[in-house]
Amino acid sequence: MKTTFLIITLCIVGLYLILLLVANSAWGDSGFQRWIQNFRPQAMAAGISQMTYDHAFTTIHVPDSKVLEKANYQPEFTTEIWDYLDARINPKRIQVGLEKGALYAQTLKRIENRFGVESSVLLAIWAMESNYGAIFDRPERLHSVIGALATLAYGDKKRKKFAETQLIAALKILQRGDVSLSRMSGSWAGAMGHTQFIPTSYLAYGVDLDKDGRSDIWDSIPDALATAANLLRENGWQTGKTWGYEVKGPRGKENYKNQTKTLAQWQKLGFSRPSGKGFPRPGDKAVLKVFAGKDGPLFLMLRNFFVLKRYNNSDYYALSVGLMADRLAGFQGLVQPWPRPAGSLTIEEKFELQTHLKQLKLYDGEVDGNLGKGSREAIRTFQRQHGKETNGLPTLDLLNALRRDVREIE
Ligand SMILES: [Ca+2]
Repeated sequence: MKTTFLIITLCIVGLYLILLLVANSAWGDSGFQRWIQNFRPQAMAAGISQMTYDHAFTTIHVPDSKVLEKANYQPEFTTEIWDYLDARINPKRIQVGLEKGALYAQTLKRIENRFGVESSVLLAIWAMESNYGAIFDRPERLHSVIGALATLAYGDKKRKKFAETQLIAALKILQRGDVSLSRMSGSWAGAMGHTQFIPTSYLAYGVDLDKDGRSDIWDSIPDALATAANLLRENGWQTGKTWGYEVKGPRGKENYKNQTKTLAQWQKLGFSRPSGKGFPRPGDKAVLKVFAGKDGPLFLMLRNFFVLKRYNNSDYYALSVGLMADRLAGFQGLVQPWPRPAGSLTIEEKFELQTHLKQLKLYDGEVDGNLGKGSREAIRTFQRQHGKETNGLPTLDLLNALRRDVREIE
């Protein structure tokens, strides 16, 4: 009798615990739930229907903890310009870019004719933003845009206003039927599709190039690339002109950093192209950019460099797009090398390093030359195993140690 009673009691307790778990996952975080209800009037006032609003939040019950984690991520290492560029412009990416260029040649020509933005620039942006769409192969890294923006509006004080504005825009996109709720995924900050548009930019610049009635930057390459071209054109892209020139300069050249002069004035001061070619439009204004001191390459940046910054407000980003576009258009890379510290790795060596970490089963990420969090963590594990200082730094010494270990297992 006693045993039966005990079993029944245990069953009841178990059932209760299961119910509690189900309830928690179904109704989620009560503060967040309240936030969703409290935001409703603001959405209604912006023209969002009850139906759209309810539909948008059907599956969203708890804040997206990964979004908050990424929003608060503080990089442990400051990224040097050459590391930044290596991760984005490397033989693999250039090769894929040329293949995509051939595959979409007709589309790119059409876009170039209509918007006046060169194919190579659009391919470079596509590479920078989504690695030609490869980010969609890792759905676990993507977020529901509604979920991500609601999470930021609810839990990130710094980004509250941004997130609320973007959330309203995202709801408008959903209401318009441009994309299904399940397909509306993006980055932790709400950047969407092949060319990573945040919702307000999508509403402002979205283009339906393939004429199926909606601007589909998620599944239509023509739409995604045309939308990027439209953003550049609307922000003043100058067709047929470069973004900037690599230059060499006179003694004390770095002191002119960030100054604006005409190319003719720069020439007079002793700045010239390494090839010895002149500047085709000497009257154009240019800004001197110095990324790595007097020993690194210098650049005179023209209007189009600053138009690229409208896509992403970063000098590194715009330089990266510019250099990548040049490579895809068949031009050579930089003449002056970056002043990399002794013992640091070239891009080929970075690929090799990741390959070895993978062979030793310390790394399961992509082999892409981009030594991010995963690679650094793997390096640390390796260092720990070998009783070395665990600083996570990718050096030539470390690569040599990895080479030795790999040879042993082979
Ligand atoms: Ca379309």
